[in-house]
Amino acid sequence: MAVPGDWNTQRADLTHYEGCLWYRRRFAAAPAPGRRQVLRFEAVNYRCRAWLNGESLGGHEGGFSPFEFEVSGRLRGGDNSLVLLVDNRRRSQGVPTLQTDWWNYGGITRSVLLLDLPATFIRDFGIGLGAQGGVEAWAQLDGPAAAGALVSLELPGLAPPMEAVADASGRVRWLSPVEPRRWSPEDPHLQTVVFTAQGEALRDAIAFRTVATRGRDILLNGQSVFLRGISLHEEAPGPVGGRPRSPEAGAQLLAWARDLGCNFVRLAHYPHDESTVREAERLGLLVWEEIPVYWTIAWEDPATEALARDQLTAMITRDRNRGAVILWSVGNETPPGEARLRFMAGLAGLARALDPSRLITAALEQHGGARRRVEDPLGAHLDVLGLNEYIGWYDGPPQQCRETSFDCAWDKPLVVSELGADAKAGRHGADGERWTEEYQAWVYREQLAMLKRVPNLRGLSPWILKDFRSPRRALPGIQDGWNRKGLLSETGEKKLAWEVLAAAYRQWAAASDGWTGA
Ligand code: GCB
Repeated sequence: MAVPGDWNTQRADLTHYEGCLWYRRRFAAAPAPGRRQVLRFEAVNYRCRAWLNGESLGGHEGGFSPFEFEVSGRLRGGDNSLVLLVDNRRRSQGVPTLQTDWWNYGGITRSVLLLDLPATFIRDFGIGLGAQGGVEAWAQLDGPAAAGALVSLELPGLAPPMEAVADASGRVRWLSPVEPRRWSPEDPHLQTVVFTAQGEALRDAIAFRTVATRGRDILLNGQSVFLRGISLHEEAPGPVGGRPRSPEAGAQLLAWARDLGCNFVRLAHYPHDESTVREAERLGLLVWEEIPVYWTIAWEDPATEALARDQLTAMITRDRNRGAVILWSVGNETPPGEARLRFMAGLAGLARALDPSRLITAALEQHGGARRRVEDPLGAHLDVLGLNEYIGWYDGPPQQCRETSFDCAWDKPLVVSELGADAKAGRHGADGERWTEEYQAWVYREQLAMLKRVPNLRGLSPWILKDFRSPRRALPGIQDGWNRKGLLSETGEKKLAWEVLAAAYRQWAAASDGWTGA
């Protein structure tokens, strides 16, 4: 079995398999005395238990978050045997739960790393623009020499190494008056930063920018920005689908988003691989990241809530230094109710506490009627209101857009996080014939004309870039196990709606306010 890779697309008899699979990997190691080793899994769907040389390392639940086991002292010089029991059965108390509209790809879907570290090392760091200007940074050391350790931070070309001493908890802080060149979609400049501790250097490339809201505006580096986006699932282009087995497969999706004229991507409905977020940053794409709190989950179960909080924490911990990420989404289409509001407001509060520098959102729902009001009480806890609406597909005919208006209970920016319609690439007919490219293009034309009238609209991420596999989508000859709302087929053929959206994005990108409808 190739790792990284899901099992469903590697063996025909595992296409629909939901259950357990054993993995074993023998490998050679040469751990040096005094060093520490950590096994890091970027993602295993959905649950797993691990053993090294017959000794239990522990387990993990949650299919899209990284986790680690320290293996110092357990890793042998010479041959080692790593065993994993992976279980992708859906659970009613899980996150996500039993129902999703995507393929439940099982297995070790992302990279596995064996990290070799000094006894005292930099476990984590944060760096960004300070609220009062300049650069603020911190690093957290781990190990016996953490307290009192000397750590330096350098911003090559901008600031020479700045030394600081760790406090009793191994924490180091810096505040520097330097003003790095700002990252933006138009100028995706990345600044190298180098942290050095115990003679080992940790490098990263940072997108320095500010993001905030003011009334109905989203401000990037103090300027109002309109999010010309698209939603995407993490699925490899091609006739088979599957989780991307290389960063290049993920990068292809983003290259398409750029071709479409996007400055923004919604990475739905779970954190994507870190390489995708980094590639988005390199390309100048703003990012919405989300945890798989999807539809109805077990709102009343404390273990489910702990799991959701764990996934949110893991996402923010992994990507808090990725400046391209401007929005943390705490969930998708969660139906209003008391227990859900407590759960979701708790997640929004946790995201804010972990990362006060970013905007919090969620994809809300709103159905029916000509005058629509976004008033889900969760909106009070969000900085940006996300809204999924399917006028023209699930929710009335496309021409209903002409008489529909939206307003919101709060004076906040609104991002229409989904809209769309299914079309099978190559299927043609009149505008009124469902499942055809013409129908989908018609929905996009009507939707765009309607959305121009929404005064607080500050972005959209239609559903979806590419057709994706979903076992719920069974219509023979049309869906055949694929959700057909892609602007592209699974192999990248453009449907007519692609050009409708691309033309609008070209026009808006040229408008002085980034949005001719404002
Ligand atoms: C939605 C969901 C998305 C589905 C989509 C659809 O509202 O958020 O996950 O795939 O609709 O195609 O029905």
